[in-house]
Amino acid sequence: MRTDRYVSQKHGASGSRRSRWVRAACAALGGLIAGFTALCVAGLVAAAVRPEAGPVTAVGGAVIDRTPAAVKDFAVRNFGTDDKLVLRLGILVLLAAFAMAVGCLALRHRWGGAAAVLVFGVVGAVAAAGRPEGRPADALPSVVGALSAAAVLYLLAGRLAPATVPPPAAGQTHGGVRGAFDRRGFVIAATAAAAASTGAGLLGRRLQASGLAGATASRDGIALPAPASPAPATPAGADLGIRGLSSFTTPNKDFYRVDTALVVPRVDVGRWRLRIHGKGVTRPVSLGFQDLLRRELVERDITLTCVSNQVGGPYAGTARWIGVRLADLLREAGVKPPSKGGVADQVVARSVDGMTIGTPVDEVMDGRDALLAVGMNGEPLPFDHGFPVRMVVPGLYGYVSACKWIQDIELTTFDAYDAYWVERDWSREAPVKTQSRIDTPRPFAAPRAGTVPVAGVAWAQHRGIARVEVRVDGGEWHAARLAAEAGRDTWRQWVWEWPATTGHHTLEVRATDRTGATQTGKRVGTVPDGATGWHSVVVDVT
Ligand SMILES: Nc1nc2c(c(=O)[nH]1)N[C@H]1C(S)=C(S)[C@@H](COP(=O)(O)O)O[C@H]1N2
Ligand SMILES: [Mo]
Repeated sequence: MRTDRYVSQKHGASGSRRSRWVRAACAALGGLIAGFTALCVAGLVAAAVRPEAGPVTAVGGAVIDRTPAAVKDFAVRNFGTDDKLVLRLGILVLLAAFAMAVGCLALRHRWGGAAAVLVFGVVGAVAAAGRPEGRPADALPSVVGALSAAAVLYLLAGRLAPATVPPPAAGQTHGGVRGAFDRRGFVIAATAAAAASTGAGLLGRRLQASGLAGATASRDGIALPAPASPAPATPAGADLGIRGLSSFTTPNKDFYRVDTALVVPRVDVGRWRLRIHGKGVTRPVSLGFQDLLRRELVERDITLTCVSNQVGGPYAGTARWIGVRLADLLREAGVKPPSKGGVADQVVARSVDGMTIGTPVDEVMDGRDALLAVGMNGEPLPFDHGFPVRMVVPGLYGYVSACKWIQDIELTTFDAYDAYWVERDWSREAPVKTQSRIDTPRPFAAPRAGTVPVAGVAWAQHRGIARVEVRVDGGEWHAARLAAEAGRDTWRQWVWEWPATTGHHTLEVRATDRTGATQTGKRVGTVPDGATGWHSVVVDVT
């Protein structure tokens, strides 16, 4: 029966066009609701599997893994730590667009629409199970979510099918036709689907939250013993206490965060173990958190910096770390550094989220305070910063030294294995480059003419800072006053009292490390082994 025909004759061309639009809009809405169902149901299943296995998180993770260094650099530069939020929103917007398209497709081909939804499920499933730490079960949230969504889409599309209306009896001008389809039926079905999905989604959130409660409780239950080797007292003058200058110790809440984790791993410390194995290991090690706490704990102030930090950028911070010496553990495992005839030259740390970070064995074992850290500024590591255990190695950028949420240490060679970032255009080895930063005055500040303190921090971890100089408008370099030195592994504050005159001025800073090498003024970008150049700030003295 040609119902369409009949309706258009009955209501005229404009009525038919309107009802076609209403149908298309409802179809798009049906697609959106099916997409929503997919995410809610997947969230519920992910609560049972693990939060990281949710489709958006998994696809986002896969995108991050495939992002070239230059694009990642762009994202970090422009969105900072919000880059993950931007990625998530991007995925959701794309998903919504596809959902509406699939909804419209379902209008013509009910089965085709449902099949298209399943294709998305497969994408999510492959992304989740294919993550470095992925397991087959990680595919479940996407698969079950997609099946539910396909069913919802199929049912809603059914409600949009043109109603079968009997032809009018002779002489009757009004048939039973009001629209091309059963609007009431569609609204009821759509509302029911949306409500059920919301319920599943909320339940999933609840379950995920209570799953995390165990990890939180396990962290709250930790009492860190007093370190056998406390940090050397910070000299009184290590912090100049100047307004606008970064404090010597960075509070945990202000400490920069750089990682690939869309969902911060929450490890229950009771279930945590660390394995040390691989080439040259004669006595493999497996230990739990309490085993670590029973060892000699050392406490050290160490500045951590990220290779993605632009000149003048914020990805540097100093914390008082508590941990055990990794070199001791390696020695007990039978490891010898290559300089002493050892067969492995690379320590590969693996995290619970599948990150791999490669560090030279020689650096770890050369006597520096390379730590398996359990504490940060007087508390167990925050989840964001690697709870329960992370590495910290003075003098190396974080991406080649500071594995968070660590669970495995494998001894191997640089020839045999490329860690995560090395596969993505970054250098195998990356000692920290000498850098200095002007914290105050801020760019485009308008200080009053007279004495203006120009102050900031400078770092050259494990070499130490010997000198910092400032110049104005490309003129003579002036020696800045250095804060008391807390150690070679931390940054050092500096200040220069600038006799500022009215006008537009450019301030520049450079540092010299304790080997006598002065920071180069040559500007290079962060890829592949860290940015160089002098930080400059333009101000308008009034
Ligand atoms: N598991 C894991 N560890 C990681 C990373 C990561 O992405 N995953 N990023 C590294 C990088 S690039 C840096 S700079 C430091 C940053 O540590 P923070 O976030 O505690 O400042 O962690 C390192 N450890
Ligand atoms: Mo980094």
